[in-house]
Amino acid sequence: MASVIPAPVLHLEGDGSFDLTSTSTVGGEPAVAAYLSDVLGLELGNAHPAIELVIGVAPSPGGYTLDVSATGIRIEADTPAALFAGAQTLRQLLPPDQFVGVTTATVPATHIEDYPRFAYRGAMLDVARHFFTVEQVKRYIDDIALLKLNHLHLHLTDDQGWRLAIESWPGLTGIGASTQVNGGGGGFYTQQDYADLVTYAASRFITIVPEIDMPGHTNAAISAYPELGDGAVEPYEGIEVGFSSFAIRSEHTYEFIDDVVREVAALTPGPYLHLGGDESLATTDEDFRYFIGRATAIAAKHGKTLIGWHEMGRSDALPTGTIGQYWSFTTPQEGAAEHTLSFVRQGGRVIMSPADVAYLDIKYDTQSPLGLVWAEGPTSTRSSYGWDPAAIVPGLGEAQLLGVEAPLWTETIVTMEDVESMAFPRIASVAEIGWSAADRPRDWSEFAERLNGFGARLDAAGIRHTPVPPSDAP
Ligand code: TNX
Repeated sequence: MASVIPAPVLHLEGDGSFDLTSTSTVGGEPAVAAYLSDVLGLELGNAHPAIELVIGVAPSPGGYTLDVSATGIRIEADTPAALFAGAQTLRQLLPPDQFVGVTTATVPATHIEDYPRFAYRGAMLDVARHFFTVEQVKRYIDDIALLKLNHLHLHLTDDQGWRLAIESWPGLTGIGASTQVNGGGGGFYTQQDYADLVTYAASRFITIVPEIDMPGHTNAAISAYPELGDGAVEPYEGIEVGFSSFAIRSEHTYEFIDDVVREVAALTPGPYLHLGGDESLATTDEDFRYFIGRATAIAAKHGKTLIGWHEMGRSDALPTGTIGQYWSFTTPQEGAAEHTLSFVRQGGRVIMSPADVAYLDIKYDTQSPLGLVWAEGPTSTRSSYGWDPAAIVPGLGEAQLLGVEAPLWTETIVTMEDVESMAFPRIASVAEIGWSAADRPRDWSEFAERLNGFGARLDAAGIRHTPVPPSDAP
């Protein structure tokens, strides 16, 4: 059986096969046809195409059917995004050496019916601790698209840097973007760069989720505008968390938030805007709750559904429907379950990112050259596969979950090779947990077999990944 990740809902093998060659054509729905013809190196053509992409019926909303028979390959879905998911499955049905360009490939006859478990399947990239260029982020977009992830959360601001130009507050990307962890030039996206990323992500059916973190994690903003905090501060190049806070009782702070959110919302066609709220250790509880009430009310006015890290649930004045992002462990730490359930009480749902299994910046093993260990680390690929999002917080089941997300914080991550080797293959575990059916048995050695096949395809595409150790081999 071919090794598809995430595992499809139904995958049957038929008799016979279909031969793709370099002269085969791709036709049908134009956006996905253009993508497939590009990545497979095949011509477009609508007269009896070898690969036909059809908008029609789906086995379930957001799903697709894929058939390979002696006469050709056909994917049918209810939306272009679902056809794109089917196109990723097709790529994985080809031999590994044909993953980035078809010369000749025998594809076994197959019938697949497939649809996602959760609507939100995300990755997060921290571009604040270390800056990543537009080209690097585009590459990561291509990488995560392989796994049917459909949201990229960009952590755009933190103590070490503010990475998105805000026209009404230009100093943010002056001194505020001048450095990063351990020094170096820092960097930022112009609004044009950001718009370019949004458009590129949309071509892979990925929604960008911008995060502007507050009231903590704000040293970079305060270095540019000292009145936003408690006076002048230097740019920060360390990796401590929890020392900065906006001035909570100053109206100026809320004028700033209004301006920033207005500009970010205008640049963001997607429905979500993430306002952070994590690790505000330099803000009293009373001030934190006052701040979250005010900041979220201002932000909601700009028409976005807000997302906050689970601590934001300490406030009971959230705009209706605000989404919580859980980042405690698979055994919730003190307060985390209660804060997370608060989002549900206020009409929202939850994205699960349990740090001890879903954080991509935690070391794989004690020998890993990169990464942190604070979240019960190391986290092996095997442990990244061994959890269920609906079995962590009592009271938070399938219906209360919007989805899952794998965050990559970049205190120790500098290059694209670093990004890929930390993400892959653990991000494949999170993608499968987010996509494949909840009642599908999760068996490590069966998954590890499929990872071998996926790893061969990553090799063909030049995407770095960390090998599964022999002790966990299938
Ligand atoms: C915790 S998780 C953070 C980040 C760090 C990360 C490192 C969360 C919401 N905040 O500020 O970068 O740990 O793993």
